Amino acid sequence: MLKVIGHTPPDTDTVCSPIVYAWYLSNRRGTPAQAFRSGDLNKETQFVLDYFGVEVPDNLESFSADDEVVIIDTNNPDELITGYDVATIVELIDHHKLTGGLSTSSPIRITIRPTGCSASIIWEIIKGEGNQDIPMEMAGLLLACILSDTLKFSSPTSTEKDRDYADELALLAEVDIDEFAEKLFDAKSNLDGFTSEEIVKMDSKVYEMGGDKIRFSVMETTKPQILLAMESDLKETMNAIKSEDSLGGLYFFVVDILENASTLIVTSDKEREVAEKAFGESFDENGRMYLPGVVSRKKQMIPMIEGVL
Ligand SMILES: [Mn+2]
Repeated sequence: MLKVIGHTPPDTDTVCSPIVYAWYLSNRRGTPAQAFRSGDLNKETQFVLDYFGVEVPDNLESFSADDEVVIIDTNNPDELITGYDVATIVELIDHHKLTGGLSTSSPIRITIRPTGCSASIIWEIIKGEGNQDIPMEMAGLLLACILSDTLKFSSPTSTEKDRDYADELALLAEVDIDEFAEKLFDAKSNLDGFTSEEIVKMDSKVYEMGGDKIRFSVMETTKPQILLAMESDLKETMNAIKSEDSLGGLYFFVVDILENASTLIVTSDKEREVAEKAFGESFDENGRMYLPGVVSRKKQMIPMIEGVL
């Protein structure tokens, strides 16, 4: 039984693309496969699974030497559960830049394409093999991944293909894209019950830059005012995380999905200086930097900060 899994912490694309691919392998290719998640689901992903009546995948904490695995939505070993180096990776499907660090003992199938999400690649593979008739709920999951990762096509990572595939999948899932996206983003924006530490780490990645570990946290929301109202709490937590993890910087971007803009929150003069150089904007009297059009960590936040560091 192949294990199909994405990155940790999980988001919608990294949970639902493996579900669809495992279904496809089992039901159309005759290769038994099971999808797993690596960590707690966020509220958006939980909403998507509930909406389409799909079971939450089991949580996997580590791989064993007997495991044969398909990795989806990352190629970065730092984002994989432990044991990735003893398990047998048999396939990798991703839409992120190649970071290096994974190795295998024999040739494997690798599909990395510059689409807005992994689900678009899964759909290309399925269509390419002549299997367009997938169940409604599988089409729905792929659609949700596209809308989530591309912020309904507004992210600069979104491509023409993502838009076309979303139209095809919406027909199959019998879902209206605008109505569904609104519900999806409402679920994404619901932060009830989360601590400020969970909020800062929910969609967060650490990179090595200029000899330092730098954390980039992103919160995509239709209600930025909720987060900005708890700013002093968040800043306290950010400082605690920085000293616990010996970080050289922590940049927290509150992305306003509806305005297609973000507000950057940082806690030190050094980060303020770096951000001002990176984005050519200044911080207002509340210590916030408003960044119109900046919504993508991959294409905007990271390269611009990295350029300065
Ligand atoms: Mn993705």
